[in-house]
This record gives sequence, structure tokens and C-alpha cells, in this order.
Amino acid sequence: MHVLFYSTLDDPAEWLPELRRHLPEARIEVWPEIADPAAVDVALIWTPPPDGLSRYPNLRAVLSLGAGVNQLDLASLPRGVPVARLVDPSLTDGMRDYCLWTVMRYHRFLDEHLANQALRKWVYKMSPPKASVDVGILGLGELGAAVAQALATVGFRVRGWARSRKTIEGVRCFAGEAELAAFAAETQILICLLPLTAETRGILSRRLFRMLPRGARIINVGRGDHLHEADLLAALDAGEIGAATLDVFSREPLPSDHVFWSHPKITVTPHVATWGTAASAAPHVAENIRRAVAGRTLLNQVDIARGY
Ligand code: NDP
Ligand code: OXD
Repeated sequence: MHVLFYSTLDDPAEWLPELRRHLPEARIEVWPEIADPAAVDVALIWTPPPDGLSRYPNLRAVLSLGAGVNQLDLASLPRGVPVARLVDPSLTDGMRDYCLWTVMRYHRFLDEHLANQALRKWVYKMSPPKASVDVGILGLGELGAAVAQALATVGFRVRGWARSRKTIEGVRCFAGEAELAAFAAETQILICLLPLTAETRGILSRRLFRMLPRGARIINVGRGDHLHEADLLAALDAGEIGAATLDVFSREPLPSDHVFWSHPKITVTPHVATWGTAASAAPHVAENIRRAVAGRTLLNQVDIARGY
């Protein structure tokens, strides 16, 4: 059992001890120190290593260190090798917190209160009841469904959109392109939790912005390429979109001269909405390594043709 580890984000010093605890029989090597490429069974990676994965002729699985897999560039991976993504309670919990925090910030007019504080102005502006505020979530998978349920539990009116029809308690569910406009029509705060695929690339664009109520707020925690940047800037200028919180960007790190950094209606966070901790995720990863080596179906295996 031979595992290659490579990540520009995840620290091998955290991951290796956790993996070894759950998989003492495995030999785990950190790229580029790979003694025998032909011996590697599993690649555990955030992105492919700079020299790709074609050097490993006996690879039996590619395991993503993230919930998303677009950064693996699925088309470039060795054909026929199964790919799995990370589904983990620590990752889900972090995303739930980030979305609750951002929705609450908009709901409780925090930006207005901070602006008034800077002017030493006492403005008694109270929020409407949560039950009158519609939050809409694009994507009702592991993360989107958990966020939707959390928002419904604290009292928001929640709606969600996915490819297939879902049933989630307290959440009004819409499905497919035909129901996107109906979903958007009453979404005052929009959260994007879609995977990046050919179908979802650029979905946060003028077309969708015009389906939303005027002044809607946008939270993009999916991927940067879901967003059409110029359309967002135009919609903010026109008042069609009231504000945006962006955690993901087409280019990461966001270049220091990018207009988003200083835009008064945009909040930038550096792709930190959530992550899977090694301590929490190692058992799941270890199980998938065992499955790969035994030739069994992986947990959370990606449908390569669908792209997620
Ligand atoms: P899942 O695969 O569990 O869920 C994806 C959801 O999107 C599903 O409900 C799916 O619908 C829906 N979907 C996919 N394509 C379409 C489409 N064309 N039209 C409508 N709905 C669609 O993914 P996760 O919830 O685990 O993760 C979602 C994304 O969140 C990741 O891919 C990643 O990009 C992002 N992410 C961002 C992080 C951050 O820190 N900012 C951290 C982790 C993830 P259906 O159920 O019908 O298939
Ligand atoms: C992920 C991410 O996909 O951190 O897990 O973006």
C-alpha cells in the first residue's frame, strides 16, 4: 500500500501522522521524494503535482484533499483511474459557520453599523424578522444541504436549487434550468455552493443577477469561475446587486491590483470558507485508500463525465 501526498495547501506534517495512525501498513511519501513511481497505488492531492500523474503507471485512485475536484483538471488525469472527493464533518461544519456568519452579517446590517460607528452616528436600524428574509442556495449537495438546513433552523426562509429534485425539511427545493428563474425570483441573499463544471461555469452572471430581486446580496463560496467578474461589477454599480462576499476567485491568490480588494461593496476572504482537518478527515481517506487497493468502489466517487 503506497501513497503519494502532494498539496500546496495542506501540511504533510499534519496529515502524515494522522494517516499513519489509521493506516499503519501504508508507505506514504511526499512529492517529489517518490522512491519508486511504479509502486504508487494512490495519489492524495489537492492539485496534480507539477509533473502530473502519468509517471505512476499503477495508480488505482486519485483522492482529492478538497470537496471540489475541478482543481484536479479531471480531463488531464490518467484515464480509467477512479477519483474521489473529500466529504468530512469538519469541512461541512466550517462551511455552515461561514455561510451563517455572512448571512447574519447582511441580515443584521453590520456594514451599515460599522460605517455609522466611523461617523460616530447613532442610527437605530433594526433588521426585519428572519422569517421574512429569503436565502437561496445554488447546489444542495453535502455542503449546500447542510447550509440550507442550518439557515432554516435559525429561522430564515430558505430555498435551494439543484440538478435533481431534493426533499429537505424546511427548505423549498427547485430543480434544473427550468426552475432557476422561479428559485431566483425571491432570493434576497444568494449563496453559490455548486461544483465548477461546464454547466455551472459563469452561472453568477448578468442573466442570473437580473432574475434576483433588486439589491440582492451574493455569497460565492463555490469556485471563482462561477462568477462573471465584469457582470458583478456592473450589477453593483447599477444597484441590481447590493453587495457580495467572495471567498473564491478565478485567480488565486487574488492579484494585489485586482479591483475587488478595494471595492466598497465587496468583501474578500482568501478561500478560507472551510477545509477538512487531517484529524477529522484521515479515517475517511484511510478507508478510501483501503478500498482503492482492494479494487472496491470508493466513497464519494466522482462521476467524471458529470464533473462532480
Ligand atoms: P456536492 O457534489 O455534494 O453537491 C453539488 C450540488 O450541486 C448538488 O446538489 C448538485 O445537484 C448541484 N449541481 C451540480 N451541477 C448542477 C447543475 N448544472 N445545475 C444545478 N445543480 C447542480 O458538492 P459539495 O456540496 O460537497 O461541494 C460543493 C462545492 O463547494 C465544491 O465543488 C467546491 O467547489 C465548493 N467548496 C468550496 C470551499 C471553500 O472553502 N470555498 C470548500 C469546499 C467546497 P444534484 O444533487 O442534483 O446532483
Ligand atoms: C474544497 C475547497 O474544495 O477547499 O474543499 O475549496
